[in-house]
Amino acid sequence: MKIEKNTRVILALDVTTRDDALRVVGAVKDHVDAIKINWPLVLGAGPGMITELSKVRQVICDFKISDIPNTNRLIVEQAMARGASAVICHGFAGDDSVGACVDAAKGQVFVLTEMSHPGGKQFTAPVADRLAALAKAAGARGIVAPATRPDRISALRRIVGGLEIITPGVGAQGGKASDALRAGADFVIVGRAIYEAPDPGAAARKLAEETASVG
Ligand code: OMP
Repeated sequence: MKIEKNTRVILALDVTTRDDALRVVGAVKDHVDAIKINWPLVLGAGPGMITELSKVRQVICDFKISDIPNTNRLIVEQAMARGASAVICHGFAGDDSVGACVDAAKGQVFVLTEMSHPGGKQFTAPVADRLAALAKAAGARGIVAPATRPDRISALRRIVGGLEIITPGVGAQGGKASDALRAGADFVIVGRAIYEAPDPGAAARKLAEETASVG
């Protein structure tokens, strides 16, 4: 299911307890369009968080799935059965591994291309264009591209056409939400700049105002 574009902000909820998760989500839910959860929350508070949070906003399970096709399928089936709307997988495991995710998630897959951190330049950047092309050919819903390098978002947009682009690296990693959206991203993914802020609700609202200014 498409995420409705209201604020164009996806919360990266990298906290490790249910109490913190519910506190942050309670404060920011009106300013975010979806919630992305990753291993810290699932390992810290249990996979039931997927189901609980899916009642508030669509949940993207960012498990960076990168195994053989059969294992990928098993992981995706578990995530979707618990209420995930989409999953994130790595592309480097190859088209059969990505294809298994796409089949199991009925297309609701984002494929990671170039990673946003400095080390992302080392191995992912040189093959990111191919990973984006693989995502498109595999029938994925979209890609993950780096807000820390808006020029790369633009280049990857040219490859994936109308696929959705979600982009992490805003705030704590130095990227700017408006730059990422102007470069062609559909949604920004923001974690620490929201959940570590003294007032997460105000921080999320400020980001939503910035994205609204892009139009
Ligand atoms: P903050 O840096 O705290 O805003 O968090 C960014 C979130 O995006 C984290 O959950 C990361 O795991 C995730 N992420 C990246 O930071 N860089 C990437 O290249 C890919 C992801 C991702 O797949 O979401």
